[in-house]
Amino acid sequence: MSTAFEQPVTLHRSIEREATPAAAQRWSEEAVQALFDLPFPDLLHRAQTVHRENFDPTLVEFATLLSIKTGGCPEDCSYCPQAARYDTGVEASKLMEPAEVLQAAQRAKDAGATRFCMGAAWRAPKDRDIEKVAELVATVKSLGLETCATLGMLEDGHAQTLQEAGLDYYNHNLDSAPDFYGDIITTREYQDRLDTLARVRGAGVKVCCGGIVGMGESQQQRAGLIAQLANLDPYPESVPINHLVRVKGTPLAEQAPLDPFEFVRTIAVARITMPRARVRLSAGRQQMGDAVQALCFLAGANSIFYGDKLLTTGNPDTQADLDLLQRLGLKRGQPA
Ligand code: SAM
Ligand code: DTB
Ligand code: SF4
Repeated sequence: MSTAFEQPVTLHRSIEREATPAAAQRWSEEAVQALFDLPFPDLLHRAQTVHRENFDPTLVEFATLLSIKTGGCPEDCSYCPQAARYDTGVEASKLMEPAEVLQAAQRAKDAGATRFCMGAAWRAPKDRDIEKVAELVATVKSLGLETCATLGMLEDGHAQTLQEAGLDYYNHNLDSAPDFYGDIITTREYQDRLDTLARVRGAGVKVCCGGIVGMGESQQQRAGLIAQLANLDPYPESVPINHLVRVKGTPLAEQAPLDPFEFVRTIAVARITMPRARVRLSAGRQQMGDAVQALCFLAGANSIFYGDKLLTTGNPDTQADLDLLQRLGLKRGQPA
């Protein structure tokens, strides 16, 4: 069967897949870097071809976020407004009650979301936190929404409890390439993240895993992040590509802006290397402008966070998103 990979696209560097026994498909960092090196039209053509082979390119998934436990986090993630050690003005709150979460989920459903993602500013939840979140998951699931949670590092048994409560996806991002990670976070290791992802997989919960672009990483490090994601076996069902939201008070508040085409390239490379994944154009849309978002859809993004807020920062308002989709002839829907 011919694949998009074998299509006759002029390459300016040879792109080889590494052959590894048993692994479905391995991407060397060099092969991913070669995609980044393509002329923009070639890269977008390639990404759009893969996208069309796998999805209806007019469908965009709407996922809504809710911060169920905000702020006061002990970690030192340099980008994060919820880390207690940075003075960002985010007020810490306790875990929300089921009735409040139910209301928010119902509003999200009424507005057209199909996935509801609950985020908590924990390093790692305790057993009793997991029990409480399991109750929230069951509540949201009862509305017929797809459920997702992002709670930090999980221990043995946690993912199983969440799965039994009806959790469809667990979000845990690799965030950066391994060789940049230490510049961004020192309070836990890259391997900790991989361990949590393995536990999620092991419990039969689908994996939502991506990263952040625009933190001062090199293009090679963006390629390194995508190679890590694409080589997870299997690769994640859902891949959020976040653009750094520069938040006052965090160490990355003054980070120099990234060339927007580099962001689009990252989306395209994610699409090509993870053809069946939902690639989510995630944080940073409010600062991005409509034209760059349109390029991201062309590059293969088929999911967005929908709702006026991400976790603590802003997101385009829902009417602006509906208008944008309409102007582009795109439709809300779950890409099959
Ligand atoms: N505390 C949990 C954890 O870190 O796994 C879950 C919540 S945490 C806020 C989820 C993800 O949000 C992070 O992994 C990061 O990718 C993203 N994020 C946080 N702050 C961000 C920012 N300022 N810009 C872009 N993405 C951000
Ligand atoms: C993800 O990759 N991005 C979302 C979600 N997963 C949890 C979070 C973005 C957070 C942006 C900063 C904030 O609003 O606090
Ligand atoms: Fe805490 Fe998660 Fe923010 Fe890191 S990203 S500081 S773990 S809430």
